[in-house]
Amino acid sequence: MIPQDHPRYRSLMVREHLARCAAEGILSLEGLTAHGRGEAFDYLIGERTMESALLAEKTAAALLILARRPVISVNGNTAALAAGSIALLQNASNAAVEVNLFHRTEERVRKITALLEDHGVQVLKGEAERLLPLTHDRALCLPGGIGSADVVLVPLEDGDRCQALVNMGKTVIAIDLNPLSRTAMTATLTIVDEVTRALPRMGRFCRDLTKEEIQVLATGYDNRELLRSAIREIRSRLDHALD
Ligand code: PTJ
Repeated sequence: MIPQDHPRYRSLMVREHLARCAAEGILSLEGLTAHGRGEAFDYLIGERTMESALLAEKTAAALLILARRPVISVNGNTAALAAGSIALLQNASNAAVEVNLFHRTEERVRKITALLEDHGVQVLKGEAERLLPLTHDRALCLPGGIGSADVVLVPLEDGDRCQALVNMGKTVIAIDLNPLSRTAMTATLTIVDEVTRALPRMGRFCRDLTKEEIQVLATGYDNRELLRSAIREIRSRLDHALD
């Protein structure tokens, strides 16, 4: 039992939830270690949305709205942490949702699909094909989903698929708490924020941005500069941590 007055209550509750999801076969065991890495970066960030991330989230919403075939790619961690927020973002952006896993088994795909559907997400289904030039199973995707998407949102990605998608000419939006990860560096647009903070806000921006704002945001961003700003914000927080 985690006492509600524990200073790390939320974090401990999330860990307990993820451990349960791992026991149920939704999260991979490796997903637990990936979460730990994310927590460490979030500690440095201050567990809040930085200014640079807010701008990236607005820009991501603009790119999703302007996309012809937007797809949200969902793995075990994202489904376990944010199934409800994916439903909201899907509603607001009209994006398709596809389950794409690094540690892929058909049983996990089924379980994650069921969890998403329980939260109101419409999940693409079909015969996955090896459409990306990768030797692992993230290469497996749906021709009518990630295969033909122009914009792909990839929360908690591993870097080589991100690079492969960019090489195919797709706009890739990553959500990653580590601004130095290969994914962060290779994505077209990177949101350095925690997935449960980023997704709901993106949904709201999809609803609230004006046509003019969407045009300005979608044409005027520079991912390297956004990453530099994120690193500057983290550094400045650390500089004052013991003041
Ligand atoms: O469900 P599967 O089989 O597809 O596997 C998913 C994982 C996450 C295990 C797989 O994609 C993986 O190994 O990812 P990596 O290479 O560990 O990268 C995950 C990145 O996400 C790391 O840079 C973490 O810092 C970051 N991260 C972890 N938790 C969060 C996060 N970013 C945003 N929000 C989080 N909650």
